[in-house]
Amino acid sequence: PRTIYLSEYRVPAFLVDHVDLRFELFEQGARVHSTLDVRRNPDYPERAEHLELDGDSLRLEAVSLNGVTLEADHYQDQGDKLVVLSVPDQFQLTVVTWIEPQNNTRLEGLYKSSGMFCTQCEAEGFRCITFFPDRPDVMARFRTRIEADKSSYPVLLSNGNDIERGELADGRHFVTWEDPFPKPCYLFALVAGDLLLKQDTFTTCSGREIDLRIYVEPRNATKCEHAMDSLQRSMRWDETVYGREYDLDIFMIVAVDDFNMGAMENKGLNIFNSSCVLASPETATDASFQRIEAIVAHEYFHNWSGNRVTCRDWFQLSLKEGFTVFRDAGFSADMGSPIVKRIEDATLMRTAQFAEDAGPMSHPVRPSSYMEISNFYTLTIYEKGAEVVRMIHTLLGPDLFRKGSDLYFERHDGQAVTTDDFVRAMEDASGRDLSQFRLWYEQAGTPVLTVRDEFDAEAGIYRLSIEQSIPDTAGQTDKKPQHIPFALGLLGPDGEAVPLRLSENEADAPLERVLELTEARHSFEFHGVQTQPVPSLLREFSAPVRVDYPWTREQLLFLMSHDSDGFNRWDAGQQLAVDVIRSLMDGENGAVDERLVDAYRVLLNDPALDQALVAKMLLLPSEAYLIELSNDVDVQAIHEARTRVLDHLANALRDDLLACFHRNAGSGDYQLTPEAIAGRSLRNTALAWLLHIGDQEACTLAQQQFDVAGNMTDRLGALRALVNSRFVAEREAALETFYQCWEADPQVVEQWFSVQAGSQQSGTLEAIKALLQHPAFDWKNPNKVRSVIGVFAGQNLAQFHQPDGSGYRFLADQVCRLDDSNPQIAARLVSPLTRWKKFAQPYCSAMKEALETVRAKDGLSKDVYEVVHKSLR
Ligand code: BAL
Ligand code: ZN
Repeated sequence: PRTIYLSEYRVPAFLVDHVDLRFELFEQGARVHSTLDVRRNPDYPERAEHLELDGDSLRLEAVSLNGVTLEADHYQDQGDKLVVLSVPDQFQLTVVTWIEPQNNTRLEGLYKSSGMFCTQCEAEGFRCITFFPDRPDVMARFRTRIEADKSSYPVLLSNGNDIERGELADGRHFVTWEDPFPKPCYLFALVAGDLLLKQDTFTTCSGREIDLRIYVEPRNATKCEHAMDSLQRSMRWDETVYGREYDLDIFMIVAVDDFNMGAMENKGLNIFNSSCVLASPETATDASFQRIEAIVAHEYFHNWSGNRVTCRDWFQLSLKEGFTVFRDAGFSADMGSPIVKRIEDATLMRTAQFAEDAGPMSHPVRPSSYMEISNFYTLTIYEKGAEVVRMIHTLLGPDLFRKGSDLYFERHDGQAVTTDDFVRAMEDASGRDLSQFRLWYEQAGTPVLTVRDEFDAEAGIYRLSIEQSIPDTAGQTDKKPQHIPFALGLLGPDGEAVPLRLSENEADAPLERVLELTEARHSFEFHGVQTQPVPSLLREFSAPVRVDYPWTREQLLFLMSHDSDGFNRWDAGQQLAVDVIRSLMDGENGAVDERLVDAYRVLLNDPALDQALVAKMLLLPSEAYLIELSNDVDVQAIHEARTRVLDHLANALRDDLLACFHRNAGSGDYQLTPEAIAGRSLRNTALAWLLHIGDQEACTLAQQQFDVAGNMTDRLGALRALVNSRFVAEREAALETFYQCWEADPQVVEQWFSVQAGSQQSGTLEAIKALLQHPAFDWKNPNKVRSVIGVFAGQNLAQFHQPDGSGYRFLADQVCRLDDSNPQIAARLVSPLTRWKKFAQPYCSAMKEALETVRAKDGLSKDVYEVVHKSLR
């Protein structure tokens, strides 16, 4: 496969002003008539003789130019390109293609899912529909006429407003849609099906009434309310916080079962993976509710950050994704608990994005090359990209940041632009120089801050030295220091905040500062400090960096109970637990530090603490995080040490956990407040810990909860605890009952699969193989594949990393199998194998061997080839 480089970017040779599409949909295929108004781009540096259009898996039926059918010697059908020879400066080109959506298992372009037609065009799916300059900087107005059998496909949707509809012969009908906003073809969408409509309205800040529509399969009629509420809240929030008003008269969401991504922001017609939109308390967990709220908001926010202002090329993907994730994070924080949201985001960064940034697929937020763009919908582009925007927000402050975003939207409305344009708007609005800051977009790798301190009691000076280094990553060495906002506070002996005086006589010194690190080495002196303080570093995870500071357990315990920054209280608990787990692995000390037990006891018993924070603090650092922090990783040793700490805590705190379980029994009505969510989390953590140590009373409680729970969070919490326990008969009975009750609901069955794929019991691999034979498992459905194979290989680390390599061989086989039908999903699934160099023997060699098996497969897709090839280099 060819590598594509940012440095090779050239403006398009031809522009398309208008696209007229006509879709004839049939069971045996679809005919697509596409008429393009094309003209030469005056900005293209030379005169391009021929027009080149992208295509993929298309059967070309006819080409005509200005209404005249072209003879075969006037064009070349090269399969992935249609070249129309010697074209005039301006012309109308009509291309007719035949495609087979019913056989499209890649789920890119137009395909069928549960009897409906739907599309996914980002990044390069439109070329599977018709020949077109498939690049985001070609923006056109689209008109789309859809024709289909009326009884099977009564609902026909596309972008914009429906302007005409009517009857056709043979029981067929048509609807024509027109989108007044120019857009790249990756934002095109089409849906045809027998769908039920849930409708509501939203009145915008200027008084326009928007028709809000959610289309679902009839059986999902009762699962739309949460998405509709989330949409209305998102629309209001974007007006209030960013001054962004919705622009079309209709906003539509369609739920689709088979979908590679979570959802897609097509103009006016968002298409969602069913699991990211459908919810009811009986069928969806708290985590699903929150995920749906965030994704509905994310896709809606794209209407401005992505659609009105889009990307010039795919190297700029983070322009829309990083900014939009930052925006949805702000929304979620405002809707729920800001601390919890920050903890969740930082956890994802520190476990998964840091791992990506240190692995073979490491790339900058703005990559400079790729083979297959689908492989770059990554945590780096999305989450690190959002952290980069967040740092700009921190450096500028909320008011200047808002000025910057206003300027960005105003300056670039209707354009396809770059991350550099975004940063420039922030600079121009604020007057700040962000030239060094731009390195965040160019350099990959996670910066490490080595922090050391000393206290000069006599002079009353606390000195902090901070050294910054950025590790070498795939293809990048010798990196320059980056511009890092580093938030900190100092705690005095009683936990009080110490004023941060950077000079001796500074009056009204703040209690928290954001230090701006720009050099490889800095030292700071804080004056007027009476006693040795405890530093609270990188508050709220103010930058996506690792901090290396020689914490003592006393300092961490102190921060856990005294830091005014909730995030750092949580983090101190995490670092303490990490230290305790690691000391067991080192064999330094055979016993678990009782101070950890005491700290957890306080958390469990102090009702004055923020219970949402406590619920997070009680969760031990995950195996994934512990792996991320280590080199030469022995997964089983990590698993055993963590399990020993968990055993010890659960045994020592049995009564406190039981009390916590009963205290958080909850009331009848399902509420989605931070308090109610925290209550359910605490209750289910307590249950899981007690079942982990085989507590008989807890087993009975779990069975009761499983039977009577009024919501899926509690029912699944009980099921998961039973599945991970020693109570075999109870576990099997609960799994059986659960399936019988919910077998007709695909989203619930996915959760049932996930619980089993995540089981800590030995022999899980055999159980997984059996699940692949289960009648509800479907290779063509990405959610099913993710819920079984993805959860097993990506989350169930102790079971996946078997020393005999059986987990790796299993994954390699499944990747090869999927590569033929859905390469995008196959390429994502292979990821757990890619970090083989980080692991100790025998894991390391066995992982490499499994990757080599995948590499040897005949006809390997470009998607999987890129990941495997880069991993084995
Ligand atoms: N644009 C792809 C799906 C999303 O990030 O919203
Ligand atoms: Zn997005």
